[in-house]
Amino acid sequence: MSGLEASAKIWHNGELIPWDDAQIHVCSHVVHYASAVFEGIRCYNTQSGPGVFRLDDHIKRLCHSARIYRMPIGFGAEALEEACLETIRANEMESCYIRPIVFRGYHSLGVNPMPCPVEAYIAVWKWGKYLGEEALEEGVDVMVSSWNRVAPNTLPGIAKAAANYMNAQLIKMEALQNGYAEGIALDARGYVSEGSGENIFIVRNGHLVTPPLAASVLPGITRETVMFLARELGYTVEEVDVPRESLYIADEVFFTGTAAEITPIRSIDKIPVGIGSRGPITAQLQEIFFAHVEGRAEDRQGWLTPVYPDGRAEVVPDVSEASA
Ligand code: PPE
Repeated sequence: MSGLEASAKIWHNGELIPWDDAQIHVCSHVVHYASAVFEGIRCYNTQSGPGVFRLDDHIKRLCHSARIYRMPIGFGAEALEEACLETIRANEMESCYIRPIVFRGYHSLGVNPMPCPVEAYIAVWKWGKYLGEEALEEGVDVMVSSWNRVAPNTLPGIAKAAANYMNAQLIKMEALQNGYAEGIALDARGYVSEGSGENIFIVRNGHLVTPPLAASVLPGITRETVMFLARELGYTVEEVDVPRESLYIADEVFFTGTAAEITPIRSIDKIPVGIGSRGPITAQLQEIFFAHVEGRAEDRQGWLTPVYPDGRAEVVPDVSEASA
């Protein structure tokens, strides 16, 4: 049985196709050489209907990832944004996870990807709490990974590329095998980088710190959202190198990510973080974050894109005769 809950339709190069038809050949370039870039976006069931959080920023990052890997997508940012909304509507989702993926398809094998066609797909599905049902309130137990994040000038960290997730899988498997929910990877220099699928924040004396982009982190959109909201609340936030040992003396530590949202970390390498449960600043940031993604706070930044901008066309009145 699949662990993935199928939806009805998947978008492929401009067309909606049945979920089960979204198949590729085993000799597609991506299968052999991981030639794919992708995004992870959430659609929330807001008071005014389903809304996608920071859709334009996610699509911009997708386009940047594709550009770094010289993949012409064939669709502009606006068309891809509309395609995400169209896929949500076609699947009648109220809230869901959205996964646009762009890859080198079937033509020839050998490292050179250039002759292979670039395929774009968008799938949507229901995705619950990333690090377990209780994680958001209780916090998670994590370890510092023995695996480092990819070094500069190896795989570009700013691109959200499938290949990066082989490294992420090593971090994740090691953590799970050792009884932890997640691993924190250090960068090639030995400074704190990020989790296998999350950015990380450290709180000490009411001050927030997160590793800089140069520490091999993905430029997380939740990371940026949290920095913005924390500053608005009056906290100072710095992007600076974090030595490993500052994890053990932090008051609070939490992960951020589209899937993980804001997940508190309650212990690292079996050392309790602060009081050993979710800290007050983490709780405060969760509250304001969820108010924004769920549309309960005023959307001053234009972060939510409505899936049905003109309301839902439940009954489309036929006005053609009346106006004739
Ligand atoms: N770092 C990594 C390595 C990462 O994969 C993510 C997102 C982040 C940071 C946070 O970025 P953002 O979502 O823009 O705030 N990971 C995505 C995929 C997770 C997966 O298991 O697949 C996600 O959260 O959607």
